[in-house]
Amino acid sequence: TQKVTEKTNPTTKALERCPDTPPNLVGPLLVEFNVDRTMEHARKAANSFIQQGGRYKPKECIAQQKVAIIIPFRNRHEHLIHWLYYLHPILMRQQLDYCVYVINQDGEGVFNRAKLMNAGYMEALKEYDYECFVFSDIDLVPLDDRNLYRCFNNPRHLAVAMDKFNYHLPYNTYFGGVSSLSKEQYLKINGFPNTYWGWGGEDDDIYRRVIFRGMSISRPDSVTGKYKMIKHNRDKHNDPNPKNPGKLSHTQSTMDQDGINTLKYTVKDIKKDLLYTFITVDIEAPP
Ligand code: UDH
Ligand code: NGS
Repeated sequence: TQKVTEKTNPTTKALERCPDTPPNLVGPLLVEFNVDRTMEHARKAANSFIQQGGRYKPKECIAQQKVAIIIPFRNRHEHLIHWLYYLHPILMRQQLDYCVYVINQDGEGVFNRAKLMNAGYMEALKEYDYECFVFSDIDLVPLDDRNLYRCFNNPRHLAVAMDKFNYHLPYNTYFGGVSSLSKEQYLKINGFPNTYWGWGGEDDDIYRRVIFRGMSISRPDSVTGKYKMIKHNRDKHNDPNPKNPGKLSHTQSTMDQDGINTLKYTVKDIKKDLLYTFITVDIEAPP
């Protein structure tokens, strides 16, 4: 028979909530895309604490927020490797309870970034009780880990100082690249528009939704909010759509009939890789 010791076991101590400022952040980061990188490098960088599907939560404390990271995607495997390589260690240091969802548009039809993000929101919520959603392009890596991938009192624009815009906003109402909305904020604007096919304007529409619902935009400062973009050519089936800019003058009247309440798509496949959950969706794209 075994003796039961009286010593308190540190692992059974009740966990406390993680602090507002994560203690292990390092600040500015070195980011380089001009190197051969494989998924194996990204797996090593993420260490052994990651769980299947790109899922993580801190073991030292209870995370402040449950965060779904949603990435609109098609045919950018090389970018995905760089993104995972850099982001997992950052998100871990930020002590988030998070999972990475790559929402892959099925087929060769016209791309639709905002509709994919809506589908990602729906699919993530089927898996876990997320309270915060971070929407990120696959080609953007933060240059400072103090740029927290969580939600704030207002919808947050994170990519405020991208290298391609000389570390400035291209214009004041720019809301592209990386943003975060709590579930409540997202529902308040009826999610994102489903009708912006091809390139351009969907981020401006989301900005207008936020303002029309009486919220403002939260942003990090331009040092914390620096980003490096992976250089790439224009993708196929995602040309600038000349119909998109004109739609912006109708956002206020159409937003209640074009959003999460009218979203239609079909899930074709769900694959759990170690570093990400890959969900292929048919979003009924025009040819
Ligand atoms: N995306 C894909 N696949 C595509 C199109 C878009 O995964 O075929 C996703 C991806 O997450 C990307 C995001 O949608 O980061 C935004 O699309 P984008 O990268 O095309 O937008 P961006 O404004 O580039 O960055 C537009 C073309 C710029 C050409 C520049 C030539 N030097
Ligand atoms: C605006 C687009 C946005 C886009 C931004 C930056 O003109 O969707 O440029 O584009 N708005 C419209 O087309 C209405 S970028 O310089 O990254 O190519 O995000």
